[in-house]
Amino acid sequence: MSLGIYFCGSIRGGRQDVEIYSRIIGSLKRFGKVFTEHIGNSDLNVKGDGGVTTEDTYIHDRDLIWLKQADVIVAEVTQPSLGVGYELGRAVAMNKKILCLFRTPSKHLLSAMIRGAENGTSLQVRDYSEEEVETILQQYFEKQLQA
Ligand code: 6IA
Repeated sequence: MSLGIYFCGSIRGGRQDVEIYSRIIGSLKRFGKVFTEHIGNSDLNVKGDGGVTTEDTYIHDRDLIWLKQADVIVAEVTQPSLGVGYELGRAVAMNKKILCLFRTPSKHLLSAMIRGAENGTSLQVRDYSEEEVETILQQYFEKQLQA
């Protein structure tokens, strides 16, 4: 069975972590179809969707369709982003399986509304260092594929 995976990462919240998003997306593709590959694209900047102006309503509605279709949500939450927080709240309301990845060390402190939502099953928050990310994803998806 191939999983549908929705990856969340900051866009207008700041593109500082685009390289790690790209690396995570590369790993996620081994476990299923990633609906949101564009988030790892360094051409996607805070002004445009890869240079093409796209209406915000269109982006919102399209992303929610993908979120509903997804089996698993993986969010890189180190760089604070209103959009990622919103997506996570919507995904919790849909009872989705969610893995939040927070990179350490970081100058940021993860919001209590994300860390405090951790329940060890459907929503997991993992602090990680860059070297560990592939192993964490491998272990997480092995469990999901067994379930
Ligand atoms: O508030 P943020 O922009 O940081 O929110 C980022 C999150 O919202 C990501 O996880 C995306 O799934 C979603 N999102 C926000 N903007 C876009 C977008 N184009 N395309 C796809 N998903 C998006 C933005 C282009 C715009 C800057 C003109």
